[in-house]
Amino acid sequence: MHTLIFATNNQNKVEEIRKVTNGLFNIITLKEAGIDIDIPEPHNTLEANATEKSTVIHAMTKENVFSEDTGLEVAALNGEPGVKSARYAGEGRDFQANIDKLLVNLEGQTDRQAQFRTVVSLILNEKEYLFEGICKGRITVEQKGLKGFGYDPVFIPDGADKTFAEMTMDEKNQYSHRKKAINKLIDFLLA
Ligand code: ITT
Repeated sequence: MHTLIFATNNQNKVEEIRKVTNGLFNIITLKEAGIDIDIPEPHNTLEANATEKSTVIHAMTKENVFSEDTGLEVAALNGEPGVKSARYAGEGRDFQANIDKLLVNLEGQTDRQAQFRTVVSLILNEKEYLFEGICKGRITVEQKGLKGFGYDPVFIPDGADKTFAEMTMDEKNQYSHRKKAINKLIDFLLA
């Protein structure tokens, strides 16, 4: 069985990915590895930030590592907040402030199309591999639901009639960008 460090400080991501991988791999969180750093995300693409996160942790541990960077890309905002999703409303990384800013910026806008895009970077035996997952949907006018994290209360995936924040994790995973990217990682590692 592969042992992989998951280079993230976001516990919601850990829970979602552990559910999807369902014991196929031994996934070690940064906390479990005793690493307490704010991993830098200095670049202007999801790909470069994902690479940065896995590379930094691989350099520290020499272990096989994966990371992921996710952005919410809103059509009427020219793809914003995109790579800036975590800090859209400022360095505080406040989920509610980010949602408020997004809804204000979309006020009166009829085109509500958006997508979540996840890029996973895997460093396995010193080589890097990238995997992408996209979930298309739309931004609501008002937030709804208390589950999940980030922009989940304002995002309805295509084919659903409720927000990610109104779904259980299993329901969210039927549509999720993160699950699609991780499924590609699983296929690669089990091939
Ligand atoms: P790490 O870099 O430590 O992995 P992070 O929270 O900084 O964690 P990202 O930079 O990838 O992660 O995430 C950007 C933001 O996008 C995140 O803070 C959320 O606000 C939002 N986001 C990511 N995935 C999401 C999801 O599945 N549902 C809702 N919002 C999400």
